[in-house]
Amino acid sequence: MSDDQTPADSKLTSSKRRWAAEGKFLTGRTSRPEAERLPPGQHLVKNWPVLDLGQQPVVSTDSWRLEVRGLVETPLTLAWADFQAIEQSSRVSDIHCVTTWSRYDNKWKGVSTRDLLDLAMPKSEAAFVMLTSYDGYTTNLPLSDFAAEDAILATSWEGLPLTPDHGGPMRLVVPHLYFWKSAKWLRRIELMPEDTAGFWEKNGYHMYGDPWREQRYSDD
Ligand SMILES: Nc1nc2c(c(=O)[nH]1)N[C@H]1C(S)=C(S)[C@@H](COP(=O)(O)O)O[C@H]1N2
Ligand SMILES: [Mo]
Repeated sequence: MSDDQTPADSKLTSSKRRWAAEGKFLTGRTSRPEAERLPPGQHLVKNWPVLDLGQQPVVSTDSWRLEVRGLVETPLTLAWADFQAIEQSSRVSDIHCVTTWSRYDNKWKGVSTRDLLDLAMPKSEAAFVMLTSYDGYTTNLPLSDFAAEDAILATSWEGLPLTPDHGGPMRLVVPHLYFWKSAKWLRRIELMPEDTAGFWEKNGYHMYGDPWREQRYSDD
């Protein structure tokens, strides 16, 4: 290549130069990160749909307890005041539901799963977690995903107490997995040596549930 001269101006190149100067077709978005932000097969919603088994338990903060059991040095049974006394954290994350809706930029407050695990102290054999909720719902995930940096045991959404329909007084949020892993009305966290299927995982859904790999359904 020796010829690096400016090409002869044509109608098209002058138009293209003008578009560049004007920023024509720019959306204000940066295309690659945006494309990676919405997982395949998902569409954005602005509202926040409610999805559950249809039995929303009424859990008052007076009767609420959170149990941490299984492969931990210190089994915990926390009342609401105990839970509030743990360091409170904030997270902002996107929701990806397997039914194809996603919702961006949800602001959560509560206890980071890491801070809770620091109190319970997982044993070295602990590798998976089973979550059990007040409606009888169960779901499983690896301990390392439960302990992810952006995972939070949320008591607040957008600055307000988490409403009962969305799992109040407390739900898990693990934003890098499909939202069925984010147990509402969470009651018990059990650390296990092996992976065991929860409710949807026994009913055709994926054991792991990575939205970017579209792990919606189990392989068999
Ligand atoms: N306890 C409990 N947690 C649950 C469920 C449920 O039925 N019971 N449904 C799951 C599913 S399938 C989804 S998509 C999300 C929905 O949460 P939302 O109703 O706050 O959108 O909760 C998850 N956590
Ligand atoms: Mo879901």
